Amino acid sequence: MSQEKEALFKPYHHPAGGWGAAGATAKVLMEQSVLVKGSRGLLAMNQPGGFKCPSCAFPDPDERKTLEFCENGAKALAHEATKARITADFFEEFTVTQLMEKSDYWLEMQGRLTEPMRYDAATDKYVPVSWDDAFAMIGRHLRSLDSPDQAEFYTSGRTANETAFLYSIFVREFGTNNFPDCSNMCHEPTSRGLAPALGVGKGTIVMADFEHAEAIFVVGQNTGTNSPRMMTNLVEARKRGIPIVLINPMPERALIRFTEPQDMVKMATMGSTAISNEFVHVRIGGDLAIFKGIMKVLFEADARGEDALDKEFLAEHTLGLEELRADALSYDWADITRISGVSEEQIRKLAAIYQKSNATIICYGMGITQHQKGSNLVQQVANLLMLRGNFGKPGAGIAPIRGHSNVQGDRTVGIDEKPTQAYLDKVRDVFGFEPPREHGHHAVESLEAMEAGTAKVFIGMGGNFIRAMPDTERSYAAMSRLNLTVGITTKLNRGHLVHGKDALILPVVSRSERIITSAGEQFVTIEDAMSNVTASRGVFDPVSPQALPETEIVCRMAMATLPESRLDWAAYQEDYSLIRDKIAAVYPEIYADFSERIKHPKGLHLDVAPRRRVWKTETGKANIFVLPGLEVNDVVAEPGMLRLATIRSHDQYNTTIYSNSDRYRGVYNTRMVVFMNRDDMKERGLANGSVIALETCTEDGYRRHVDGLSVVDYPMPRGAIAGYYPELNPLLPLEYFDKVSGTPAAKSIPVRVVASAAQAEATPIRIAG
Ligand SMILES: Nc1nc2c(c(=O)[nH]1)N[C@H]1C(S)=C(S)[C@@H](COP(=O)(O)OP(=O)(O)OC[C@H]3O[C@@H](n4cnc5c(=O)[nH]c(N)nc54)[C@H](O)[C@@H]3O)O[C@H]1N2
Ligand SMILES: Nc1nc2c(c(=O)[nH]1)N[C@H]1C(S)=C(S)[C@@H](COP(=O)(O)OP(=O)(O)OC[C@H]3O[C@@H](n4cnc5c(=O)[nH]c(N)nc54)[C@H](O)[C@@H]3O)O[C@H]1N2
Ligand SMILES: [Mo]
Repeated sequence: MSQEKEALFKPYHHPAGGWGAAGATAKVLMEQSVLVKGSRGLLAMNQPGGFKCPSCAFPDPDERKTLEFCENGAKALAHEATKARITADFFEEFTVTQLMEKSDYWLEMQGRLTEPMRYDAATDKYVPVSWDDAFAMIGRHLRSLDSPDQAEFYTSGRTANETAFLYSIFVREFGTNNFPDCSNMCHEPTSRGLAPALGVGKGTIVMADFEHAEAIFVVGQNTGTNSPRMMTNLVEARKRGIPIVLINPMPERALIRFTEPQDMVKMATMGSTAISNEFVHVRIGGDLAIFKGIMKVLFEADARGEDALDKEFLAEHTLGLEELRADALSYDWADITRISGVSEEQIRKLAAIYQKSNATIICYGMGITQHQKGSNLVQQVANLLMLRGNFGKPGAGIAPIRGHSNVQGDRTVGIDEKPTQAYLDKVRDVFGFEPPREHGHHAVESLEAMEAGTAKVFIGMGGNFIRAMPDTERSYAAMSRLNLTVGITTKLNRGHLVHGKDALILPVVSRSERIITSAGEQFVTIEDAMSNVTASRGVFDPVSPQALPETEIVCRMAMATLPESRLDWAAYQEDYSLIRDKIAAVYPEIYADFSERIKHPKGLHLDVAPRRRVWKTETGKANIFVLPGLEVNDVVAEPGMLRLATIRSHDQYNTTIYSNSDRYRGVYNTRMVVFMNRDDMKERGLANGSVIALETCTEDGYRRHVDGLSVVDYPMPRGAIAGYYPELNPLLPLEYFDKVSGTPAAKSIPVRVVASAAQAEATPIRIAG
């Protein structure tokens, strides 16, 4: 296996994309033995009548190309369409304890699950179980709880609207709002931060806005790896000559130079486009200071009588401007530059770019959301945009770049631990049962409940909950206390090996596979990061006759758990248009006539009121919320403390590891690395390739420690280091999260370097070039 290949660090100096991306696409199709099938799949991906890419949530372009996929979408598809299969024989061969010894990469490479399995404690193995028995077991456990709040119902963002909607109705009829969700670790600061500010916790741009923008900021988002299809928009914007500002502690390769794999001329001539013309080397957590610096410059210009603010917009549409002005003007440059790590001169340049532009888009990702004050920080992005009226006009707006392909959609259709009373009334009226009114658990709270022993059952609709969560050791221990764990899943992952007393693995038909029921061929729908809802129809045969569509699994769990239910679960499971009719009934403002409108090849766009300068907030205005100070994380006094950002490599999808390499950052065949500034290395007596351990700076009695990490000399700002998620999740304390949204601060873990005790076992990394 590739782990045995030599670990190598060789800085990458070429443009991103191009032949490297084309080659990687072919390689992954070969590796999964699906060259022909995969290529056929790629032709149907993101095309009308086909299925939606299972990778990221970036929308399709307004004008379609013949091929609409990227290298990482191809990887996602190849891994889903793989020839490799896990059958009952596989589980007969290994105990769960033995499987725990295997790497995440190894588990992923074993392929698709094909039949339902149940944990057998006597042999420590998973053994086959019939679907009827599996549902009966779920029903028995859920019905035997003292309270429905003792169960946790997780959703990962690949779940389609129809499934997520029904799942949320089933869980509410059962009687709880415990909906931990992958969004709780991701863009929840967007949902919770923007809703009170703008009236909707979503982005406000559509694809066409990229064509009209006069400036684009990309903050804390690694576009070339995590939403590669957006590179096309950036390339086109750059060709129009508009400024593109990149704010990131890492000079992400694709945002510096990129070759579109679809551009035949550039491919043939080895040409490339320079993307960002302003790279801002921010310290981790330094963005707030930059935003405030820009605002300070704008307010000062305004005081001089310059045309710096959109006064009409501010007067007519916003509340809170004067508090923001007073706050921004109160900081001095010494603090702004110290905390951001960016010079006054460069911040003034950013302000000039921003002031000159009449239509600005700010895109952002996990570099903004995953801090202790992530939600408040997202509001500052909105504030900055409001200052120049960048809402409700072409080419302008806020653009949270979502993660999972349907994470936004799942939230829209009811996966929400804090539902509004109005929504609950609607559910009562449409379905005729009284839903629970108390708020439920988000992801961190659900783990706390497991740890406390108050949670008894965990049902995972997709995802890899405990591997994605902080404090790995504690999370594993908490999960193991449960009475029942259920993984509804395509692939085997760690989350199924860390299990409750009873445990089930339930294999599903994937996004790219056909769903045929007694009512004929069914399709599902997906909402992308710009609120477009489109149909997704699989083109391949289901992985195995024993795998079930996720929607059917939800309906059968409901029937097994709620025998008295008056809902027609048996009908929903066969005919998904009945589900869409109910979605339309619960959300008439955005989903009216859903079944009709979804017939359009481009689907429908859900109304985003701020695009019309309508603010569905409590005040009826766009609210400016001030976040006092310049820090987005607690200040840690320890000298020598480093801020660690846990990030994705180019070859992983969250906890799914495609390979151990990270081409654009020059790392090959290992994931146990720490990117560090040369001066920080020198100060600690470290050389390129030194093996170290990291320890979290906390005083709560837990020792959080990861050993065997090779340091690589990388252009990081001083005091900032980066390494890979999920390997470094043991360092992230469960309590270290944004209190508004519940999102763990995975980008700013305070750590110290300590001597390695694992020198001998660690894979030494060879430094080249
Ligand atoms: N191929 C692929 N695609 C994916 C995923 C995947 O794993 N693989 N995951 C999907 C999911 S669920 C999500 S949420 C998205 C994630 O997509 P991204 O948001 O791009 O995710 P990350 O790689 O976690 O980190 C983003 C960037 O934040 C920067 N950063 C770290 N700290 C700071 C900071 O304090 N300030 C600033 N300005 N930047 C900072 C890092 O250097 C990095 O470039 O991608 C989605 N798409
Ligand atoms: N330290 C640190 N931690 C993080 C992050 C970070 O940046 N740093 N990022 C956070 C973010 S943004 C997110 S979104 C979470 C991700 O958390 P999750 O969404 O829980 O994790 P994934 O790794 O995306 O889940 C992958 C698994 O989903 C299952 N799966 C795949 N496709 C399907 C399907 O079609 N149907 C079903 N039923 N199952 C399927 C497979 O079993 C696969 O192993 O992690 C978070 N954790
Ligand atoms: Mo995410």
